[in-house]
Amino acid sequence: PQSFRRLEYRPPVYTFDQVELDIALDPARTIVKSRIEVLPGKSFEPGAPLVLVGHDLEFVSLRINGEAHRHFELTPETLTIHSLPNEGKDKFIVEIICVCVPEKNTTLMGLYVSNGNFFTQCEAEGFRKITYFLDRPDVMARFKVTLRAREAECPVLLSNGNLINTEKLPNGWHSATWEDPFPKPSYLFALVAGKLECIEETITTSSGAKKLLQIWVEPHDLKKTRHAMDSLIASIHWDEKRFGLELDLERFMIVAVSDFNMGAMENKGLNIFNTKFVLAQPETATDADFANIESVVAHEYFHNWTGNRVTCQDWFQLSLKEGLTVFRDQEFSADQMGSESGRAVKRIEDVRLLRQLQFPEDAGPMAHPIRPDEYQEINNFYTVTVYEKGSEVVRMYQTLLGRDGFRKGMDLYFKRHDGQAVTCDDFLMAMADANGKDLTQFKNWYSQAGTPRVKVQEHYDAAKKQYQLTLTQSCAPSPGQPEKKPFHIPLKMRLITKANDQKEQLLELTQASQTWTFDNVEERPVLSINRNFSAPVNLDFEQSEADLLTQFSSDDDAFNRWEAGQKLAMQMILNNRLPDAQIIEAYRNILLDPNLDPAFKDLTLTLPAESYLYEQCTSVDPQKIFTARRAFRREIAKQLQLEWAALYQQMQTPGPFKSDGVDSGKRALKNLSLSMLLEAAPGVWAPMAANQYQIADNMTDRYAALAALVMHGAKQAKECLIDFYNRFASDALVIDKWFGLQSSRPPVDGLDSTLEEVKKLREHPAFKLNNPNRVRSVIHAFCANNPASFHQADGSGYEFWADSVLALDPINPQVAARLARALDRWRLFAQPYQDRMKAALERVSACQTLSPDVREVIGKALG
Ligand code: BAL
Ligand code: ZN
Repeated sequence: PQSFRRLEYRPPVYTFDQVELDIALDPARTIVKSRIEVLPGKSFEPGAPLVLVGHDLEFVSLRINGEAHRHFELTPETLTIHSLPNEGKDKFIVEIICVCVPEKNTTLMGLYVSNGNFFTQCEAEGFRKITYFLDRPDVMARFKVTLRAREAECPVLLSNGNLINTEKLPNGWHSATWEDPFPKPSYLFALVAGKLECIEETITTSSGAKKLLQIWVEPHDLKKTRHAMDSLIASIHWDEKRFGLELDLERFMIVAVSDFNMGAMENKGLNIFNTKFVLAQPETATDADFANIESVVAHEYFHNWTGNRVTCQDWFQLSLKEGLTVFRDQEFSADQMGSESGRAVKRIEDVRLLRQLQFPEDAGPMAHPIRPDEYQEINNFYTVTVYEKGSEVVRMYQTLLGRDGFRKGMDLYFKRHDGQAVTCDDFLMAMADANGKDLTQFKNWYSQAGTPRVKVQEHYDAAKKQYQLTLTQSCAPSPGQPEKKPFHIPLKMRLITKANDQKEQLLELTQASQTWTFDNVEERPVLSINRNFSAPVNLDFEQSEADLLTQFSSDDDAFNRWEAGQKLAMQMILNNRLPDAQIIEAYRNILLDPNLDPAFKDLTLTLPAESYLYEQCTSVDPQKIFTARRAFRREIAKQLQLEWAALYQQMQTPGPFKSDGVDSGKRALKNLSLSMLLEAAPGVWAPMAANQYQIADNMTDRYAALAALVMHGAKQAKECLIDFYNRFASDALVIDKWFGLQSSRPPVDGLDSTLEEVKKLREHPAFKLNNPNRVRSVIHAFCANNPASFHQADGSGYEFWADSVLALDPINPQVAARLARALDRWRLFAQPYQDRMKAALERVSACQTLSPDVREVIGKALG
């Protein structure tokens, strides 16, 4: 397979100025005419041919400076144009006509049809499926786009920028012309056409300018757009306040589509979203949905500056925009929580996700630095490493430089690079120069994969009243990187003493090993380190249970307080122990503490995920871990049954539904209580869950009750599942929940029929292999979110996985490749799992027609 390497980057030979597109939309035969002003690029040499890329296109004609041009070669991937006027030294005009077939495009890259409407997805390399182009992010052009379509079928025609003209045309056709004043790379191009309606708002931004905001959806979904609009308005104001960044277009549009590979896409002025991240009302969306919509709307909006105004030189720099924009959306969502404890809750949620998904990636066959050096298929590098670890790296700048220093770095970044396509080094230099700080060593975060491990050794000298802390860092080898250089690791720490006389400090660990000495420490302290998860590392810190319990009951850093509880639980589960009286008492104190946020209590009583537990082992027996974790949970459920029952009553949220941090936290704790009650005594509490299911006025409560019944094998589950389907049969996003819940049901009391159920669900009339959300709700939910049912000793789960990857790949390689990642960590597993996973991987690998996407994932897993 072909590999692309970061160090082989060459600036473009030619570049584009003005681009005009004229697109006549027809599902079976869309005609795309382009008129491109071409100029010499940074690598220009006289006489060089112009090499455009194109994929799955029917070529029709080529003209240069108005004349038919015959000197060209076509391959399945390229159009190479020779004999350019004056050897290409002066501006010349290329005009191309080609045809694409949106209705046959199941990959959902380029131009495609969903529910009869047209949509595009061009990041990373989809534009080449629309027309021949320099489809690379360092070629930034000004676009003027005319869309034509039959008015009855496509009354709405949208593209980037400002609407400058509309016309009625013969034979029932009409057109709309859009002009985007900002130069942009082709990956930010978008068009949408079809039967859609919008809600709109006009707002005034910080400079006093009026802006039109629109959210476009299918007409029956209009009532579900308010939350997305509120989130957009909040994001616009937040970015002005926190970073001084204002919306630069007169009009900003969001469009929802139900067939979409990703969460959403930041096309300039015309964001296209998976419906899952736009549509919400209390009856159909959970609190988690509301929160996700808020953060994805913010994320895409924030890209307008971090991604669009300043974009990436090449795709190896993806984290330049993604890590930074995730950091920005995380900070936004934290601020929206409205309190310090709310911010901490958001931080804990983000770290949980990082450790559940990114730490395994960073220890597996697909491990890569946040700025990869090599890829076969760029679509495979939209990873939790590039996004979530990338965000942690950006957060570390803020930790090292302070909030004001970080802002200065951002200001300099925009001052230097607005309108440019740049690299991660440019970002680092802006941070360094704005603050006069040497960040040379910090670059190792961009070049080295793997989660660093920091060993903590303490020594307290009672006579000298002196405390010594030695930190030693290491990082395991990762693919292509046998040896690692030390990272620059910012570690927030504080010594916890009874006198409460020690301040929080920031330690900068830059060497392999460093020792710090603290004087005037009157008693042996308890160390609280990596507070608020200041660095994305694993701590190798042997703490006594007594110290952990101290931290769990009193650490003033909410993250580390939560972390101590997680560590206690993890150690006990991995040693196959049940919770002892002390930890039960500690849990009880947390649950009863009137000063703690309900959302924090919910997170504290939620056990570490199985995937995180796996990473602590050298040879994983998934069934043993599942059983030990479940037994531990059941014991907490039983020992605290009175508290759960009381909390269930206390956490009710009467009055109209609000999706804010306060009420959603209460619902989370109430529904955890319900689940714990069913865990303790399903027969006793199932009727209460069934009642909640029936009377709920919001999806959070209805779904939580249904999940509690299903997960604990209650007999009421069956009729509630039937009711749920019938109630919401016309709402695809809710039906996704119905599928997903059944696919992620773990074994109950040793009985496991989920794989059989999943196979039946795949035959269900509402199951569609070409809709990514539906596929994810059935197949990914089972293979990636239901470890105990997936990892069967007879390998039947892996057989199902292989069948599914092979079935999906010809339809949608991106979705198939995502699923293919489910066996990444096969080498970590004990027998017989390991051999059975390998056999399934080999079966997929033997398929001769795999897409490059799946080929890369499987090749790396087996390599
Ligand atoms: N740029 C792809 C979607 C996102 O990260 O916003
Ligand atoms: Zn993004």
